Amino acid sequence: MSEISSPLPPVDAVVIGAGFAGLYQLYRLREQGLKVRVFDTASGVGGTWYWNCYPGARTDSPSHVYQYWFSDELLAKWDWKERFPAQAETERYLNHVADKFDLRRDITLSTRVTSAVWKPADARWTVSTEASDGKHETVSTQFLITCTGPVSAPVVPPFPGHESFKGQIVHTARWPKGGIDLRGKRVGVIGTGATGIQVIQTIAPEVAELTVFQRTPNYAIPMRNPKYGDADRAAMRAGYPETRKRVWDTFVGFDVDADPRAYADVTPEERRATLERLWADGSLNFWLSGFRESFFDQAINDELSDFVRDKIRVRIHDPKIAAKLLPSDHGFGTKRVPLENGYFEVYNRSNVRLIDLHEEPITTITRTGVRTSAGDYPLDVLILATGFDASTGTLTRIDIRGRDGLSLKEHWGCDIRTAMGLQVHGFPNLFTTSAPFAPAAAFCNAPTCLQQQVDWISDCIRYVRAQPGAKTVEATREFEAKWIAHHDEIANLTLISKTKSWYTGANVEGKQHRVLGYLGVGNYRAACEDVKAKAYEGFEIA
Ligand code: N01
Repeated sequence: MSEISSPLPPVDAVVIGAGFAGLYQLYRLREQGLKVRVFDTASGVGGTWYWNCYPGARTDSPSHVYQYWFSDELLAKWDWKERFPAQAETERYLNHVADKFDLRRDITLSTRVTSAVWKPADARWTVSTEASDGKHETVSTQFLITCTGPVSAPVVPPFPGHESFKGQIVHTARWPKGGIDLRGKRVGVIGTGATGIQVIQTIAPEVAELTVFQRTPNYAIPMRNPKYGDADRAAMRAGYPETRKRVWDTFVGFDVDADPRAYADVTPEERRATLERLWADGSLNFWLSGFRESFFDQAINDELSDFVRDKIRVRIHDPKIAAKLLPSDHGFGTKRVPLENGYFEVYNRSNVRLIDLHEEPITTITRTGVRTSAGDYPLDVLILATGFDASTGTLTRIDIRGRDGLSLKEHWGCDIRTAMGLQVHGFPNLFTTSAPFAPAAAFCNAPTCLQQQVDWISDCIRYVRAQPGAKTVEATREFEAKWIAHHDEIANLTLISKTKSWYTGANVEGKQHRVLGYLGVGNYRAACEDVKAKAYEGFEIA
C-alpha cells in the first residue's frame, strides 16, 4: 500500500459525494464547460441511497417530489412504482440519471477525500484522496463543493465491550450490499428513530427473537403507500408543471404548506376533522400541512401530541408496553417524524420484547450480547440504528484547512458558522450543500433543497468566472454573522429548539447544541435569490 500521493491533472471543480446533490452539481458545472472531478467513498453512485440498504429502507417523501426537475425527458420517462419508493428503487433512479447524462466518466468511486488544503499563493485547493486499494492521489482545483448529504456520518455509540461481541454488529448506514440473513436469528436493535422503526417493522416477522433497546419513544404516522399504475403516473405527470413551481416556495420543500387558518379561528370540531383528514392521508402532510402554530405554541402542540398518542395507544394490546411506547418528553413534530407501516403492532408479537433503556441502561456489550443493568440479552446480530452526526459530521471528518491553516473541524468545534449554509468565512472557493443554517441541513425535502443550493452555487461560480481577473469568492465575516443571527431568531421561536435530537446536534457528544436547519424553504430561496440579484452582496469576489 503506497502512502506516496501522485498528482492528478488539475481541474476547475472537485465535488465530494455522488448522491442527489453531487450528481446534479456535476451536471450543472459541465454545462458551463468546467472540468470537474467527483469523488465518493462508495463503490456506486447514490449517496444515502447507496449506503442505507438496510431492511425496510424507503423514502418518507412521496416520489412525485423526491426527484430531479431539470430534465423534462427524465420526468416523462421515469416510472415511479409506488408513492414512497423503497431504497432499491431510489438507488436505481440515481444510477439511471448517472447513465442517462453520461456522468460516470467524471466520477471516481471507492475513493475517500481525506483532506483539502487552501493554497493562497495559487488561489486553489489541493485535495488529497485515498482509494479503497490504498492508492493516494492529489488534485488541484479552483472550486471545492461538498455534496456529502445531511445525514451521512454514522454515529456509533462507544458502548464498552463492543469489540468483544462474537456475533455481528452493523450500523444501518453501513449495511452490507449483499444483505444479512436474519432468518431464525436472535436480533437486537438499538435506536427507534426513522431508521430503527423501518428496520424493526420489517424484520420482526422473520427473526427468531427481536429485542428492541429503546431510549426515547417516537411519534410516527401510518404510511399509506399505494403502488402506482399507468393511470396514476399519468395524473402525477399532469401535475408536474405545478408541482415543480410549488416546491421551492413552501415551508419544507414539499408541494403542500401549512393550513392557512389560525388555530383560534377554527372550532374544535373543525380542528378534529382537519387532523383526521390529514391522518388518513398516510403521509408527512399530517405534520407539515396542519396548523402552523403547533411548531411554536406549547398548548396547541400538547393537543396535537395527545391526538397522536391516542392513535398509537389503541394499537398496542398490553397497556404497560403501550405506556413505554408513548412519547412524553417532547411534543409531536419537534423532531423528525417517521412514517411507519405496522410498527406499533410489532410489540404485540410473541417474538418481540421492548427494553426501556431509561429503566435499565446498557452497561456493556458482552461476548454474547447486550448487558443492561437488569440482565443479559443474548444475540446473534446487533443492529445499530443510532443515527448520524448530521450536517457537520461528514465535513469535520475530512481535514479541510482554509486561509491561515484554519481547520474547519476546530473552527466548528468552537462555534458552528456558515453564510446561508453555502460558504464559511475563511474558506475561499469552498461551497457547501446541506451544511448548517440552510434548510437542506435538516428541515427540508432533501432533493428540493439540494437542487436549489446546487443551482445557486453553479450560478455563483459562473458569475465569478465572468469577472475579469477574479479568482476567489468568500462570504464576508459580517454577512455570515448577520445570517446566523437571522437564523437563530427564527429557530429559537420554535419548539424544535427545545427538543433533543439530531436537528439540534444534541445526539452527538461534544457537539454545539443549536438548531442546524434554517426553517422556511421559500424564505431561504428568496434570500438566496436576493443575494444573487445584488451581485452576490455579502460575498467578496477577489
Ligand atoms: O437516527 P435518529 P435515524 N443508546 O438520530 C438512539 C433520515 N432517514 O437514523 O432519541 C441508546 O433519528 C436514539 O435515541 P434518543 C431522517 O431524516 C430518512 O433513525 O437519542 N440509544 C434514537 O432512537 C431521519 O430523521 C429516511 O434517545 C441510542 C436513534 O438511536 C434521519 O435519517 C429513513 C444511543 C437514532 O435516531 C436519522 O434517522 C431513515 C445510545 N447510546 C432515516 N444513541 C427516509 O425516509 C442513539 N440512540 C428518507
